[in-house]
Amino acid sequence: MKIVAAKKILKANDQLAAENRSLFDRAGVFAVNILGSPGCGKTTLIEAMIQAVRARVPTAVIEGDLAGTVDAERLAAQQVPVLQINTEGACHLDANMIAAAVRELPLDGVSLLLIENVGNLVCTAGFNLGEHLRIVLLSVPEGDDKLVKYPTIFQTAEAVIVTKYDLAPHFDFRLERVRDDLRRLGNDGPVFPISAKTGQGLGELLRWFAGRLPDRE
Ligand SMILES: Nc1nc2c(ncn2[C@@H]2O[C@H](COP(=O)(O)OP(=O)(O)OP(=O)(O)O)[C@@H](O)[C@H]2O)c(=O)[nH]1
Ligand SMILES: [Mg+2]
Repeated sequence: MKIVAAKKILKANDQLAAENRSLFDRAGVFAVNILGSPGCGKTTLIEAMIQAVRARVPTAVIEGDLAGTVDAERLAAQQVPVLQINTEGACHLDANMIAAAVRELPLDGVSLLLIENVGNLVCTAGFNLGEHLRIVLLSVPEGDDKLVKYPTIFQTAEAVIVTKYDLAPHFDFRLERVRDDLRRLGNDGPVFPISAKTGQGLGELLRWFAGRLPDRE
């Protein structure tokens, strides 16, 4: 029986991710991989990010979903180029999919590429897409214990964004626990509680994000 080890597949993915990364660098594009569970608020945050940087940073989006174009249509309404990837059952984007998407989504004039990964806290973590920045969202209704249960994704992200913070009064969600667990995972990155409903915390997060962009003034 032939067995293909997962390590081999990941190695091939890393090679393609490195190629994506150099393509992005040559094109002057800063790529962001946005991770989190289904419905945690990824598209909502992307809408806010586009609006925040619109005046000075030409942005494009790659949208990852198993099926459909719901999010791509939402984001196209923001007047930015959007390309939808349908993974047809796969639970994560990989570097090969991004390479194919970029062939269809001209990056001329684009400085920021926001990639919404498939909603998933497990599979997405293992696949480097060639991104410059990886952020993970955790919504309040999911619970504050997720860092302990799904450590890889939180270890590999540069920031944890606690979304739907307006719902905190209805849940026993301890922000301090998230901060403590993140440190325990050896990640010194920031934790941003935000609410797209009330706007709470969005300014601080978007200022941090703007500071990460290479073309900041
Ligand atoms: N109360 C509240 N609801 C929010 C917030 N952000 C997003 N939502 C709601 O959460 C639901 C899911 O938001 P999306 O942005 O579509 O989530 P997503 O992570 O892109 O979902 P998938 O792409 O399906 O994985 C929507 O009904 C949003 O209106 C928030 O800050 N507070
Ligand atoms: Mg979405």
